[in-house]
Amino acid sequence: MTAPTDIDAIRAAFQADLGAVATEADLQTVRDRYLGRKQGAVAALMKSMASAPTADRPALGKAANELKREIDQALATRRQTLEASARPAGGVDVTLPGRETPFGRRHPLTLIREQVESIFGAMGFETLQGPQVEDDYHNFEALNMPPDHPARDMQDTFYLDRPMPGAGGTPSTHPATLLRTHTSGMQIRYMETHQPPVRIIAPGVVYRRDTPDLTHSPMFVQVEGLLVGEGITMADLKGTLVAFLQAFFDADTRVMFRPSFFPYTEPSAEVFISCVFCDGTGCPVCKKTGWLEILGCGMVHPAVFEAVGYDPERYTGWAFGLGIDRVALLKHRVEDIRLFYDNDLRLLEQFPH
Ligand code: 2U9
Repeated sequence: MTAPTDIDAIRAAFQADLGAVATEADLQTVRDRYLGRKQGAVAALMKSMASAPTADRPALGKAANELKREIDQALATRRQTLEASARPAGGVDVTLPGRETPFGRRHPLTLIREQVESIFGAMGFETLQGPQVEDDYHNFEALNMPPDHPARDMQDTFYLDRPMPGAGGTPSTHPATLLRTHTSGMQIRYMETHQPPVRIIAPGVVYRRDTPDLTHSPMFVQVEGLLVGEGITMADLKGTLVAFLQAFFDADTRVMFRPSFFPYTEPSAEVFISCVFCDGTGCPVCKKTGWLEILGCGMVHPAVFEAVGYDPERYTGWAFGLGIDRVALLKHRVEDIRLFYDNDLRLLEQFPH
């Protein structure tokens, strides 16, 4: 149907068309037919005025503008009645899909920490909480790292109460507080106040003065474990850690212990698992070795027991330390540790609630 060009005829035709509108789509068709810029009846009317006698043009123009306003208003009113009738009483369209509530979720590092806590919890280990700001004694001295020990190097540790390197001033000889470089202080405190047997794990963030890169972050998450009692041997350490690693990764995981050194354990070992990606056959993740280094461990040094008042002739024990970030990088094949601290929802939303 083409729209008429005479004002009254247009008005009459518009009223008839508007009366037949039943949907939003109908309404749009009628709008295009009368108010369309190129094909619309009102536009055609305006154009036709060019051939009208000059004296008639102002009146014609005014009438055409009035008609345009009238049509516009009638369309708006009809749109409102259409929208209102689409909504059921009460103004809620129950046919609309529900709006999803954006839930927060646990961080991937938290999920792994909770898994570690659950496996050790089932073996009777208690989980400890403790301060991130530590004193020098609980972070270093009680762990067999005397004042001149290289691990206290200001290159590695964030001290809170003495000037940072290059900041000027004279460092005091006995720095009092620092950001913990490991969670071991919690275990020292626990032993100071509890007698053996001890079965605890100490998870938490720790800090090191590392320049951030793919595998280093100045803040990362650790879990340490400690078991102390009478007659505890390295066989207990091996058995417990193999049970943990096979529960955490896969029942078929093979575990290798290699001699190492830590000031707070003697003997010490670094622990490798058969590569979870190639099952030990060699791939880029394990750098073709078939093994992934996963944690460090050892028998607690007698000097640590002496520091907390335990008799090292009577008690022995073992400890381990595990970097949660490293496990998360391996488990999820994330290539950059910094992604865990960027709070980018594109990464975080990929993990379960
Ligand atoms: C006490 C006595 C001994 C905890 C241990 C390690 C070995 C270890 C690293 C793993 C990766 C640190 O996060 S990491 O960079 N840790 O290799 N940690 S034994 O030994 C203790 C702890 C507490 C009282």
